[in-house]
Amino acid sequence: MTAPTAHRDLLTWVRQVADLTMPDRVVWCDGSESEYRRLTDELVETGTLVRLNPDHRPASFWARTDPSDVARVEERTFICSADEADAGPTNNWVAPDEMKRTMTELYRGAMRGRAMYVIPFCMGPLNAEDPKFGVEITDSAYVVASMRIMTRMGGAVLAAMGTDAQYVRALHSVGAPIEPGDTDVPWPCSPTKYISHFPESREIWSYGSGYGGNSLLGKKCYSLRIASVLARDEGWLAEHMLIIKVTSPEGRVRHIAGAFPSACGKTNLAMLDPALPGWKVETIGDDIAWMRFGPDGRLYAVNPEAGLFGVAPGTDWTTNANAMRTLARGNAIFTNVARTDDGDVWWEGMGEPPAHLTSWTGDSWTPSGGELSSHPNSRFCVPIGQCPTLAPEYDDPRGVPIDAILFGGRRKTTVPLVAEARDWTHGVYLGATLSSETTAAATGEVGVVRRDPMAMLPFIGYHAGDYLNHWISLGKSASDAALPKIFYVNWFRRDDDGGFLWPGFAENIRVLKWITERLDGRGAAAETPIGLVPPPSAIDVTGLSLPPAALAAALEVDADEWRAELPLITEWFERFGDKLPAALWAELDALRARLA
Ligand code: GTP
Ligand code: SPV
Ligand code: MN
Repeated sequence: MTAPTAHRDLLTWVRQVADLTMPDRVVWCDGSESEYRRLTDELVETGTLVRLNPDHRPASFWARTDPSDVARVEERTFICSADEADAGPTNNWVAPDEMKRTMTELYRGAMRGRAMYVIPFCMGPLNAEDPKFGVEITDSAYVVASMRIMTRMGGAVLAAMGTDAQYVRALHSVGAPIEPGDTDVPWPCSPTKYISHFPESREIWSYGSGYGGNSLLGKKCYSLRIASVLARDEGWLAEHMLIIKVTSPEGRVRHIAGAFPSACGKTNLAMLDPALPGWKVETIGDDIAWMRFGPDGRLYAVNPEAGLFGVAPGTDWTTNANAMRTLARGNAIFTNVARTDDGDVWWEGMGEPPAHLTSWTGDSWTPSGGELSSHPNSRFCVPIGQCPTLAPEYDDPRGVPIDAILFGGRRKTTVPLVAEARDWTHGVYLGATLSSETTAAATGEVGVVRRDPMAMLPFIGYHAGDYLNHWISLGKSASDAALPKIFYVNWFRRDDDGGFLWPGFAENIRVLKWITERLDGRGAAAETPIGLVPPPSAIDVTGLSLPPAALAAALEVDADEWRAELPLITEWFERFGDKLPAALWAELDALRARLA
């Protein structure tokens, strides 16, 4: 195939990678519908995808991964900065030349027997002032199909790149060459995995995994790890945040961004179907926000992605009807969920289970067996354009002005339903000390409380202390009135029996209502040691049957519980040494004094 570009650097790189990895052929992806159809047909042929029943799921597919390749691999993720100190205490580091030597040997011949796909893509609107290009080379057709959903990709991007546009080189191989005489397996991958980032040269090298966050390199690798480095250098923010537009019954519009760790509620809040009459929530992004200061000094957010890669379990008409509507329009790829006998999908949380399913492991499944039908990190991948609540501003390269930033995590105890920061620095402190129970989105133990600054722990592409400094200094360079107000939320606090104190989902609009009242200078709030917390009477519970004691418990700030956090936060801050902003130590000291 002749290359459909005259971009010299790109042509050279593609040739070098092909020489190294030795694929059967090189395919330049144009992003067309017919290409997508051809690739998904091939994937059905090889058994990677199973076509779902079009009566239930038009143009949709079911994929099952190798059982070892189900989540992000944080232990195998590396920030290969030239200087080890720049990776900081929270990232794995290997010297760039050493990593490149190791991975070059892994890549040698790795694509034998496979096609090598070249995917030109753009994160954010193509008509942005400074479009953020990337090119992913991959030997996985599943990755190509998923990238077509998740990014703006193909011929239009390649044309916009011209002959000399800068782009991020993103190389991916599943690391499973097909030897002559061998047949392929449905989910090729390698037990050896590397997800490596080279921040200085803005390159990504991924090897051994086909799972989303490890293989769709425009997402976490580019839009967070590499982009956070660009953002540090250029004075903006690349964040693990949802973006919504909230309109009150009076027609007042507010834009809110929210950072919650993986599998802690961003997609659900982004698609919220408000329980309070007259309120409207529109979706702009569910996972990543790029935020820059506009000419008016306000912070404007863009969603760089074009699709949703959402957690399936727990998604249902009662919890996230807009996700169900988005998926009902078809064009989705479901990975590691269960398949019903009539070719639909099912997962835990979707009402009563059918009498029989094929589970994510491919086994025959019945409800009595006691096993999960779907992997806890099973995912749906679907174009965001199909979301019925997509805001018209989604495609605007200028983004939307952010009025409030939410930080939140999954905490059974201690953290109240909502608290408002006193000011920007206090808000950065709340983000810096954010804690959450680990989830199945990454391999490793689930349910362990860890600090996850701004929900970015696995995604900061440089020293986390420098990252916190960047947040502090952005606040200094902006006027207080223009800065978003910062809030801390926790939908996941439990009662003594282990039940959620707060109903969550559609009811979260009641918390957003209080937040917008605070933005308007209204809404009651009590000073507490940890910030401004609404008295129960300030949360609108009209039409909600929630025992008053439960709301009070959800909002409670228990000084003993918070005193128990102090040594944990101190220990966390000590990891940053000299790099921890003095302003954050001062916030911790002030909290300690208020709790004494
Ligand atoms: P990533 O895509 O991994 O970054 O995750 P996310 O932050 O988008 O998480 P998502 O919205 O997919 O939610 C993850 C899980 O939390 C799902 O099982 C949801 O059903 C559940 N969840 C989301 N919001 C709420 C809530 O308000 N209350 C409760 N109890 N559970 C929730
Ligand atoms: C996350 O883990 O935060 C995700 C899914 O959004 S992944 O694309 O795998 O990173
Ligand atoms: Mn995420």
